[in-house]
Amino acid sequence: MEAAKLLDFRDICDHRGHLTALEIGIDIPFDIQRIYYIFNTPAGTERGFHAHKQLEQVLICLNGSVKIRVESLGEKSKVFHLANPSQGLYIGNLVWREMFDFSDEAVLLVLASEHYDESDYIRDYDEFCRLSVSKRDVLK
Ligand code: T46
Repeated sequence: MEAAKLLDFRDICDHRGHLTALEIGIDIPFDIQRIYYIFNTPAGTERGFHAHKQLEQVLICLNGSVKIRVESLGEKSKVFHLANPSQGLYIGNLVWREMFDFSDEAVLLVLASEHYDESDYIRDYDEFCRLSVSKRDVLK
């Protein structure tokens, strides 16, 4: 699995509207241990600015839109514009993420592979670079 990747979910649409169903192991590549959502974000807010040691997540913008910048070792940083509830952004471990340009009424749903654990966060960018290099060296 790539470090960060857009997932296209099935959008079941008829005259009554849209329905998207997510099945673990089919649409979501991990067992979901936690769900949280970010909303009522004031204009100009930026969030994130960290990576995770182990956590994997899928981010889905259920309403409005948001941009997510992701960066991982050896890859150019990429910006994903989430504006479609039938798409999710998978973010694996050791990926730096920054969230910005939240639109009015943006609701960002996050499906997470682990319970909340502050010790899994890497909030210092230099430490993120160091840990990414050591992981690459171990895998060589
Ligand atoms: C991520 C991005 C996409 C909890 O108590 N439980 C939780 O499950 C979470 C996610 C957060 N918190 C507490 C920890 C902080 O005191 O809520 C506060 C705000 O968390 P944070 O500043 O980490 O929020 P974001 O928006 O910068 O990052 C969040 C997630 O924490 C992070 O894992 O990848 O959304």
